[in-house]
Amino acid sequence: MNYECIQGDISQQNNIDAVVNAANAELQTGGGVAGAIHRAAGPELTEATRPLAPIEPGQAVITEAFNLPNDYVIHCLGPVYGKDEPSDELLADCYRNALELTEKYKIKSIAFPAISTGAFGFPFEQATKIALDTLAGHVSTLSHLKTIRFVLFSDKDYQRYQHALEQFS
Ligand code: AR6
Repeated sequence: MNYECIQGDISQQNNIDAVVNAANAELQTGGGVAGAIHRAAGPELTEATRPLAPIEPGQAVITEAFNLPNDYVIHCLGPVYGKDEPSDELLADCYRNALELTEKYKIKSIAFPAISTGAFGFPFEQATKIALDTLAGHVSTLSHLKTIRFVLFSDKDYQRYQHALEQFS
């Protein structure tokens, strides 16, 4: 598996088959990642997600990506930290379920934001460890996915993620 870590906007990822949305249960636009993805993808995305909602914490669903430079959006509902329990397992479920969709749709490259670490309040370092452990534990079962890119919004989060990734590999 090729792991990449960049600072940037998840709604502007070229050369990536699928981008992951840190969604809300209704799969509608919102703040942060969900706002950026829905704005860039256009109103067709909002229409496409409507029949798939609501989803539960830990769940992932897939749609086309419309005006985004990608083929698919995988919408994951992360846990609200301290409310949706067990938060660690529900966050791991997001990553696991996203990977399962890559297998089903023959997706070769995926970009993840740091799910649940914004409005949903998950401690950043704890969420990073869960993401990396979960992905590493499952990649060997995948036959299509070749690249996992982590897209961090702030420079501080990018530095922290990059550090965790270096420790990890
Ligand atoms: N690209 C990449 N990362 C981003 C971007 C972006 N454009 N914008 C923010 N981040 P959040 P959550 C970072 O709040 O915690 C929404 O309103 C951000 O700094 O988007 O899962 C939805 O409607 C943070 O590190 O997702 C839901 O109600 C991380 O992405 C709720 O927030 C996740 O922040 C979901 O909360």
